[in-house]
Amino acid sequence: MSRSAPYILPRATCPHCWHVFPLEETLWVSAHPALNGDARLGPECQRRFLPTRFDAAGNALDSHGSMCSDLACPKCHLVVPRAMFEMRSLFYSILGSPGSGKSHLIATTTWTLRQTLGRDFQLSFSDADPESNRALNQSEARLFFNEFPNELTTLPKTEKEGELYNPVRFGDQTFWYPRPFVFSVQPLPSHPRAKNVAEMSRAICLYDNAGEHFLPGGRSSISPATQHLTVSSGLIFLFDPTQHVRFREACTGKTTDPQMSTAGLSFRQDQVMLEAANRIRTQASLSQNEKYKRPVVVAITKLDAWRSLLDESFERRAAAFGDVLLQRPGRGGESTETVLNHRRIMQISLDLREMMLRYAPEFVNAAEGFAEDVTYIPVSALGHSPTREPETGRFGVRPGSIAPQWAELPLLYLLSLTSGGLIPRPTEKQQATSPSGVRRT
Ligand SMILES: Nc1nc2c(ncn2[C@@H]2O[C@H](COP(=O)(O)OP(=O)(O)O)[C@@H](O)[C@H]2O)c(=O)[nH]1
Ligand SMILES: [Mg+2]
Ligand SMILES: [Zn+2]
Repeated sequence: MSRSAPYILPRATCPHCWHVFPLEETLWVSAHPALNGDARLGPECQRRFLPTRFDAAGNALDSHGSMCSDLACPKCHLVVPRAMFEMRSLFYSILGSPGSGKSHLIATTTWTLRQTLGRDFQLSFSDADPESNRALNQSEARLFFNEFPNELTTLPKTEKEGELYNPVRFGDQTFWYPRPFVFSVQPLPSHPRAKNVAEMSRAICLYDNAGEHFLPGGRSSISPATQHLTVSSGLIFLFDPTQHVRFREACTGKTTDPQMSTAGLSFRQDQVMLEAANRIRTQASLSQNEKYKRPVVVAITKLDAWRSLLDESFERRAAAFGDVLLQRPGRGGESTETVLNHRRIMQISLDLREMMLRYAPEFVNAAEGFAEDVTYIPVSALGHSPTREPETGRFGVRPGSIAPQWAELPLLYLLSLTSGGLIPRPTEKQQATSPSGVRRT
C-alpha cells in the first residue's frame, strides 16, 4: 500500500481468517513471474513477502524489482482488498440448508442494492475487489443481464470446495476459509453526512455458507473455518418453507411450485440453526443459557411459493404501517432523507412469527432459544417458481420474468441496525407521525 494512501485505520481485519494486524505487518504479493510458490497457498500462487523497497508511488518492489499492487494477510496470505485498510469493516453471515436459496438471494440482494442504495440512500455500493466478487458478478449477470431472457438459466453450483472456500496450509494442516464477497459502501456527495466520508464508509463482507457444513453429521469432506459467525455484526438465516413438511401440506393445491412437492428437498432446518448456534457459542465462549446479542434475521425464502398462507388481514396490517421506506425531513430541513420503516418490519415479523409457530414451532424455538433479537422477513429472490430443465434435471429460471420481492430487505435491515447510520432509522416520533410516504414495496 502506498505510504500516503488515504487509509484511516491503524489496523486491518483479514476478511478470510479474521486476523487483526497492524499495517506494518501487511504482506505484498510478488509480481515477477519467477517468484511463484507460496508456503501457505501452494506452488501455483505468487510468493508473499514483507517489502523493504518501494517505488516513488509507494508500491512495493519484489526481490526481482517488479512493482507489486496486491496486499495480503500476514497469517493466511490471502489477498486483502484495499478497502479493508481504508474503511471500517462490517461482516454478515448468510446461512441456511442446501437449496434454501442463498446463492439466488445474495445475487438478487447485491444487484438490487447497486441500484437502490444510490437512489434511496445517497450511498455508493461497489465491488471492493472485482476478483473476490467474480462468482457473484457472474450470478448477477446470469439472472439480470442475460442475453437470452426467455431461456432457462441456472446459477453454478457453489457447494464445491474450491469455489466457496480457499485452502490454506499451516504446516501439515489445511484450513478452508470461506471466500468473502467484499463491497465498499460510501456516502455520495448528496448524502446529508457526506462531509464525514472517511468515518461513515464501510467495507462490507458477506459470506455464503454451503449449507452442507451445518448439517448434523457433516455431509462434506471439509470442515470450513466458521469464525466469521463470531465476528459478524448480524446473521441472515434462510428458512425455506418448501423444505418443510408441514408447510408443504398447508400449501397443497395452492401452489404449482415443484419444490413444494414431496419429491423436493427436505432438511431439518432447526438443526442447521442449532449447529450454527453451537459453533457461535463455542467460538464466542457463550454459556448455554447466555443469548446471542446481535440481530438475527430469519429470511423466509420463496415467498412466491407460499404467499397463499398469508391472509388478507396480514396484507391489511402490513399496509397500515406504511411502506418499507419512509421520507423524513433532512437535517437542517432543506432536503428529505429516506429511512427504513422499522415499525412496519416489526409488524410483518410478528405476523410471520405467528405463521412459523403454526407450522414450524421447532424452528422458532431453535432461533429464539439462541438469539435475543430475531426478526422474520419474507423474501422472494425470483418472484416466481423455477422450472425443471429437461436435460439436466436442475431447476432453472427465465431471467426475463424475475421479479424479486423484498430480497434486499434482510441486509438493509441489518445495515440500519449495525452500520452506524449508513441506513438511517426513524425516531419514535417520526414513526408515529408518518405512516405514509409510499414509494416502493
Ligand atoms: N420459488 C422460488 N424458488 C427459488 C427462489 N430462489 C431460489 N429458488 C430456487 O431454489 C433452489 C436453490 O437455490 P440456491 O440459491 O441455489 O440455494 P442455495 O443452495 O441455498 O445456494 C433453486 O432451484 C432456485 O431455483 C425464489 O425466490 N422462489
Ligand atoms: Mg448456493
Ligand atoms: Zn488472513
